[in-house]
Amino acid sequence: MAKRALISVSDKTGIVEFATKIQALGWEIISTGGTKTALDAAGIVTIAIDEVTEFPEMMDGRVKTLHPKIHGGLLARRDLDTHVSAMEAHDISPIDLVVVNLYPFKETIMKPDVSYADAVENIDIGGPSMLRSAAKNHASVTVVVDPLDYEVVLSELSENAETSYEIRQQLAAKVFRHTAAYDALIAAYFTEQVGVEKPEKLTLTYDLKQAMRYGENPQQDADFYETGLPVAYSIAQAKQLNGKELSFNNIRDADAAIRIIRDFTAPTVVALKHMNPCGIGTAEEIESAWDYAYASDPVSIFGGIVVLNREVDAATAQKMHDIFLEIIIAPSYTDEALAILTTKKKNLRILALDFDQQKASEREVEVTGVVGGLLVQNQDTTVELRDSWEIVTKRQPSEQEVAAMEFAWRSVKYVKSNGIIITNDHQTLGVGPGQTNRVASVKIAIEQAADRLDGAVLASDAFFPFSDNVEEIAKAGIKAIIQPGGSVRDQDAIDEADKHGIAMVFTGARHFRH
Ligand code: 93A
Repeated sequence: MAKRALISVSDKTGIVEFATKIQALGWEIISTGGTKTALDAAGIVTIAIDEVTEFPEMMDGRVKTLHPKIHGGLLARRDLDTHVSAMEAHDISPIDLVVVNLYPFKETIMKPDVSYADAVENIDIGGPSMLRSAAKNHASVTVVVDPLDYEVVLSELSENAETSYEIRQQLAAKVFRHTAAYDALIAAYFTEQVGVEKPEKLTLTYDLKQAMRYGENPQQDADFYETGLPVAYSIAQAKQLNGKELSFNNIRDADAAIRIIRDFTAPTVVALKHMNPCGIGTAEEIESAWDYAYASDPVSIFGGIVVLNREVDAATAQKMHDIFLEIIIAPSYTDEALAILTTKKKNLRILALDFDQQKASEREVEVTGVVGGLLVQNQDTTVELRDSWEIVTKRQPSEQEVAAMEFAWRSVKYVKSNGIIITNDHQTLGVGPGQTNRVASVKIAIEQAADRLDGAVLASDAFFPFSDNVEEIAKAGIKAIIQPGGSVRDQDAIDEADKHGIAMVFTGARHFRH
């Protein structure tokens, strides 16, 4: 008796070619409504599913393959007499090859105006059931969920008339990955719709975006996976216009850089090194913003990542071209700018990413790995503005100092803790990142800002536990400080500031970044 295949696919890519070839190899083909129409149109002989089930497809296709004649044919063990006699008793024929791909749930929920009813209707039930039945019985059944696998199956069938156990096992594993991810996406969508705050199971799904040559170091293996859920904007969506493939460290740095820039609406340039900003500049137009960001720290920017939130023009491109950069990210580039940037720089990674998309929603999660687990939180998207500040010192800050503190407060959020930043109202002057004690961070920032401290202000990502920080700041001649407050020794810091005529603001919110 001819062997039977069941074909039921939403994505019909390559299916006619595949079916033509297995038919030529002597297979009988059973198929469902739309698939059958497509195959019939190509002149392939098919058996309608309802001929096998002796039940019509019904309820708008919700019930078409959910039947013992199908699942018995998929699940029956060919090596067990009891299973074989059950097939005979119930007139069930074995199905040895299943080609199924699922209703496009992901594509449906990605549509901006998708309705809940439409999403629900695109949950495939019969498809995953067949895939899972066939995958469970991979000892005898070949199951194909991915059109990319048609070729390997065809070549095995044409060479040996059957597939090898190894390939059936590989294909079954792929099926379970697919159905698990499919269900995880449905779960994530529903969880979001229902608004469950602390789900007892985390059902994230990620698709392989880039297989990498190595991880943080060459001895580490790594890959880049992209979330299956819609996000406002992410580094995974950036379009690469020039240069080598992004590395593991590139992707982390680029991600850090684009998080910083979304807090700035005026033309802004952020330069970043090893996850810390080394220069942020804001101006009325992008070329001056570049000048400020560059002048913040012309040494650290070497080999850095630069992100701009306006189209790159020729003049700005020329300035960037003059130094060695690793990555440039901007919403767009003029043709002239792109020509300048790519001249003799085939390795420079140039990315286009549209920052005009809506801001990151607070729901968007940030996942941190620990050995054996994941920590999940939403992103730190708040920026406390002047209206919510408390001035805690005798001296009030000047309007110019307030403007500088707003700039500093936006910027310090992204400095690794203990994080200190010194700025004026349009440019960072000194960055003190990641020290294990805050005074060390203060000293680093002051040393870097050096002779540019006139009118500068200092921001601290978390409160000062002792007055020693204020002492150092006073020695440098800085006259305004912005920090969260909240230490049991706040009064010591306030007294020290008053002693030196420093204005100090408490924001009430800390911004650790570890
Ligand atoms: O609506 S279902 O959940 N109920 C079923 O019984 C069923 N059987 C196959 N979806 C079902 N399918 C799916 O239909 C397949 O997974 C495939 O994606 C699609 C193919 O339908 P058609 O051949 O009519 O285009």
